[in-house]
Amino acid sequence: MSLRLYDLAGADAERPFSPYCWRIRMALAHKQLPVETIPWRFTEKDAIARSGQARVPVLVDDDRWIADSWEIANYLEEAYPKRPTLFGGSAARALTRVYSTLGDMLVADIFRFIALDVFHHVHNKDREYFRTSREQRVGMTLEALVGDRDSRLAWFRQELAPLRHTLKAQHFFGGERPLYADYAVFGPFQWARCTSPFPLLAADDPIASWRQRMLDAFGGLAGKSPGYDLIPVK
Ligand SMILES: N[C@@H](CCC(=O)N[C@@H](CS)C(=O)NCC(=O)O)C(=O)O
Repeated sequence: MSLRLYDLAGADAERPFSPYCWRIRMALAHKQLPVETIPWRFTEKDAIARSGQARVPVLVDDDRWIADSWEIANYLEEAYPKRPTLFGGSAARALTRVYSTLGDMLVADIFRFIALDVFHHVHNKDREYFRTSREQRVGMTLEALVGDRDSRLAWFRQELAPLRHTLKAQHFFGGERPLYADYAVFGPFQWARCTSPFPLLAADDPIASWRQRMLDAFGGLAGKSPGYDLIPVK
């Protein structure tokens, strides 16, 4: 076993920020699997061509190339069944898909708050590509996209009600301990923390307390990674 992870890096190679790659960093830590991370920039498509697509995360296990965070999580579960389970069983694995999809939707929602901040962290050689591809996707400039973010914050927080109610009743989506469902949702919040000082969550939000528990997990794997200070949580 020799695991390598192509992980998005920006101007600072020591500041990984991809929401999807963070899911896998956490999943690998959960499985107690050592990994070599390879900083990758948006325009370095050749480096991951063997995965048959153009996005990270890409995991290479000896000579197997696996892309897409959900596919990688499933691969890890199947290839390393003796390590701690990421899902907690086959029914739980099926249900975890909902959290993965929900996390994907959070990426789109959060982008509307932090797009310009992300742009400022992107490597110089990626900037034109990032701006052009994202502006085409959203149909406006990054500046226009985030221009009214303050007025949209209450709506965003309200949309998180199902997560909030769950986390009022239990420490993690996985119950007493985090599972892949937690990593799938945490990735987008860690992306925001790594790239933007914008306060997505109120300090007294149970989601903020959960985020802090996630930052502290695995000896502070995510919390020690460079990012902006979040509102202190009791
Ligand atoms: N569905 C994929 C999405 C991966 C993705 O969009 N990754 C971004 C980085 S956060 C990427 O590599 N984008 C390449 C590009 O925009 O050219 C997953 O879950 O892994």
